[in-house]
This record gives sequence, C-alpha cells and structure tokens, in this order.
Amino acid sequence: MTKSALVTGATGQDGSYLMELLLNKGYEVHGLVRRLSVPNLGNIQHLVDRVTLIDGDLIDQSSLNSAVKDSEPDEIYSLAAQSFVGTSFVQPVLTGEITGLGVLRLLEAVRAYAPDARVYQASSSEMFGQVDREPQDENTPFHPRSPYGVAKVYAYWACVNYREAHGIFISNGILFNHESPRRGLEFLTRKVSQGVARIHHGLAKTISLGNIDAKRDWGYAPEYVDLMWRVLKHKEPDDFVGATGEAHSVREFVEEAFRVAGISDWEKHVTIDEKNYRPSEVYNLRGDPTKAKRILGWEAKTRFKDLVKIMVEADIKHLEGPHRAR
Ligand code: NDP
Ligand code: GDR
Repeated sequence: MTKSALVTGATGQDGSYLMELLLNKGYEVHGLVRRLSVPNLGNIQHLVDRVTLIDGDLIDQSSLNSAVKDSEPDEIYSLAAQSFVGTSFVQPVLTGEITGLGVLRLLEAVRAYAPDARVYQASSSEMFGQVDREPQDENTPFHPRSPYGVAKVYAYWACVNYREAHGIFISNGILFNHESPRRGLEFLTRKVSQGVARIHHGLAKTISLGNIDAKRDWGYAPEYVDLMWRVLKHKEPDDFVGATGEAHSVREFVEEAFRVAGISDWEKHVTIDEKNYRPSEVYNLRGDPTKAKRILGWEAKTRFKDLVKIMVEADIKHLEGPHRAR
C-alpha cells in the first residue's frame, strides 16, 4: 500500500530534498507550508504538482491538528523551525515559540490524530554547543549556546518524553551542519559561495564575515535526508548522530571557495565585522557518526572540498545570464 508522509518545513533546504527522496520512493507526500505575503516556493517549484501542500503554522495548534488528521501519515518529518542561530539572539521568544513549543504542538496533534505514525525530529549539533569532548556522539551532554540551541534541546526532550510517556514512535536525528546550493543565503557556506560568485562576476568586491576560526562538521544535505528516512525505517525509535566526522574552520571554507573560483588573494576580499559575531559562539563541532553507520548503514560520502566546489560552481552558474544584474 502507498505510504503517506507529512513533511513540515517543506519549503526549506532539507524539506525540498526530503520530498524529492520520498516521491522517488513512491510515497504520497504532504508538505506543510505557512502563509506568507509572497510565497516562498523557490526550493520546491519543481515539485508542486507532485505533492499536496497543506497550509499550517507551528504557532497555530488547530492548523497542525488538521494537517496531521487530513494527511493520515505513516511517517511525519518534523523539519520546520526558525533555524538561523544568529536571528535567535534577536528574536529569542519567536525562536522558542516555533523551534521549541512548535514541536510540542505537533506532538500533541500526533497524539490526538495519528498516534501510530512514526515521527522524525530534526535535532541539531547546536544542542552540544560548548563541548567538553570530541567528537560528539549520542551520549555527549548538551550545553546549548544560543536561544536556537536551547529551543532544540526543549524539542529533543519533548520527543523523548512523548516516546516514553505515550509510546509514540519518535526518533531524533542529531544532525551536524549540512549544506547545498539550496541553503538560505544568511548561513555561512551559502553567504560565502554566493559572495565569491558575485566577486567572480564583478558584482561585488568583498564579503563581510564574523568569527572565521569557528569549526564545523559540514556535509552535503541530500545525503542527510536519506539518513532521516533510514532513521524511521529502523525497527525501533532511537536517536542518531549524522555527521562526516571531519571538522574544518570557516577560514578553510573561505580559502577553498575562492580557490574554486580561481581567485588567489582571498584575504583582500574578506572583511571582519563585529556585527557578524554572536553573543556566545559555538567554537568547535565534530560529530561521530559510528552508530548511524553500524545500525542504519548510513555514511556521508561528499567530503569538504567537493562540497565547497558544488556550492561555489552552482552560485557562479546561477549568477550567469538573466540573474547577473541582481
Ligand atoms: P530551513 O531554514 O531551510 O527551513 C526551515 C523551514 O521551516 C522552512 O520551510 C520554513 O518555512 C519553515 N518554518 C519556519 N517557521 C515556521 C512556522 N512558524 N510554521 C511552519 N513552518 C515554518 O532549515 P533546513 O532545511 O536547513 O533545516 C531543517 C531542520 O533541520 C530545521 O529544524 C533545522 O533547525 C534542523 N537542522 C538543520 C541543520 C542544517 O545544517 N541544515 C542541522 C541540524 C538541524 P518558510 O520557507 O516559510 O520560512
Ligand atoms: P550554524 O550555521 O550556526 O552552525 O547553524 P552558520 O552557517 O550560521 O554558522 C556557522 C559558523 O560560521 C560562523 N560565521 C558566520 N556565520 C554566518 N551565518 N555569517 C557570518 O558572517 C559568519 N562569520 C562567521 C558562525 O559564527 C558559526 O560559528 C547551522 C544551522 O543550520 C542550524 O539550524 C543547525 O542546527 C546547525 O547548523 C547544525
């Protein structure tokens, strides 16, 4: 029988790749989309005829109830969030409402209308925050360093609690940074790949950045949505780290991005600005994906340099032709 899946955060980077993957596997796919004055369907324009889009907002309980009831889901992927760490410092209450309580509202809808569905929660390496060990795995303690990280810890424990209290099949994927040409423009990797492409095309001279010594474990997003799917295929609910196991600094990302574009004097094109620093930073994250490999057979394949190449080349191409003047 055809399986039904409900994906929240359908218009985001991960939602778009996940819906592609689910369609390719023969699912009937429902995507939760919030009403905006100007629709933000860029990432899923190519999918809109093949999926059912449902209006709903994580702030609004009744819309979540209807979405869960109407889609009759076998699987629910909880991806919607205010996901930008920087913004969470200036909009902490909104971030808590959406990224934290929003997940609880979804769980309440599941408890009432689809208690047999399997639920995936998009948990984050930002929950580890100020780490006291390396690499981080499923047993590493949490010490979030932003309102976003705090909200994700809340959502994580809400999921564990609904699993234990109500017996719902809920699993957390604790994923490290994963990137792609569909990444939002304010995130570091896309800010750099687009900035380099603009410099390459003569549309800009510099990129303004913050702490370039921070290190992240960066992987390629399409591979991480495959992990989400595998997490729900496992025979029991559990929590899994998804990562490459390698960390690189922002500085390395920048150097490599300029190299891909054939620009050697990268330091001349980068300015450091206080406004890009965070009140409390996460300096160093590197994940240990051993459990996901052992139990789910999942492994990140795209390595750092290939990821940078994919992103820079995509932005250079995107800015050619009709987009050049933008
Ligand atoms: P994006 O920021 O690209 O997408 C977030 C999605 O959430 C968008 O579709 C957005 O809709 C939607 N959304 C935001 N607020 C609401 C709301 N109030 N009601 C309904 N929908 C809303 O994130 P990613 O795709 O990169 O990440 C997916 C999830 O995984 C997020 O929860 C993120 O926190 C988490 N995560 C991401 C990692 C990464 O490296 N990408 C790593 C670890 C976790 P709209 O288009 O309207 O803004
Ligand atoms: P992150 O991603 O906070 O890791 O959260 P982001 O790309 O925003 O930052 C990565 C690192 O780069 C440093 N940095 C800058 N970041 C941005 N955005 N802009 C800059 O100008 C800049 N200069 C330096 C940051 O300080 C940071 O150390 C992402 C999000 O997708 C979360 O939703 C997700 O949970 C985590 O990854 C895992």
